[in-house]
Amino acid sequence: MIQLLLATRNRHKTREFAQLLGRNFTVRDLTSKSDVPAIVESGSTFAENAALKAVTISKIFLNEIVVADDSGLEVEAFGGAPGIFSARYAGENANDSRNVEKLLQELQDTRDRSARFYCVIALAKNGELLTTVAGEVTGTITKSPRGENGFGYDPIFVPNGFCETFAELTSETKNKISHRAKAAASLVQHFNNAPRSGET
Ligand code: ITT
Repeated sequence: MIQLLLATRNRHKTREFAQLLGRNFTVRDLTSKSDVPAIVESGSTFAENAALKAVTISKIFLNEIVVADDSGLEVEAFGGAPGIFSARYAGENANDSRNVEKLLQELQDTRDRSARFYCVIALAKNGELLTTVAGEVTGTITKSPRGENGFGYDPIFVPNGFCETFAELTSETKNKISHRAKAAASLVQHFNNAPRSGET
């Protein structure tokens, strides 16, 4: 059993990771660790921010294998925005529904509604970055939100090859095709290839 500490306070991510990584892993996150300061995501790419989160948390929780996910939605018509700013697109008091509302308002009736979700997962231990892996899923943005499952921009994202939004699809289906699923598969591959010395 491999124990991972997820450098996140986003419970939706934690739930997806638990499902994606399966029985050989146990995952905990930072939601119960109120004394850990919020990390300022000062990087300019998903990879930089994922590494920043993983390395910072791994310096606090020594000997833990720390995993950080930095992810977001890139809309073609916006030149890739909101991108790394996805979580706070509607401002500092943003929440999922405000972010979705703002994105739909700005996109209006734009014909090119293509977009992708992108995810970088960084792995760190004792302040050292061990690896980063990434995944993406391409799709289109709907004209209005549909569905109750998932989180974030799921109600307005239809993955290519489907008619339903991620929020209408089951978590099992999302977890087969999502950006996070692809990155998590590479992470599992990393552990399968790593020597069993505990250094991961
Ligand atoms: P942590 O930094 O604590 O992990 P966060 O939610 O702030 O939590 P990010 O900075 O990586 O995480 O921002 C990710 C945002 O991108 C997330 O809040 C959603 O708005 C969006 N997002 C990422 N993955 C998504 C998914 O699978 N479905 C829908 N929206 C997603």
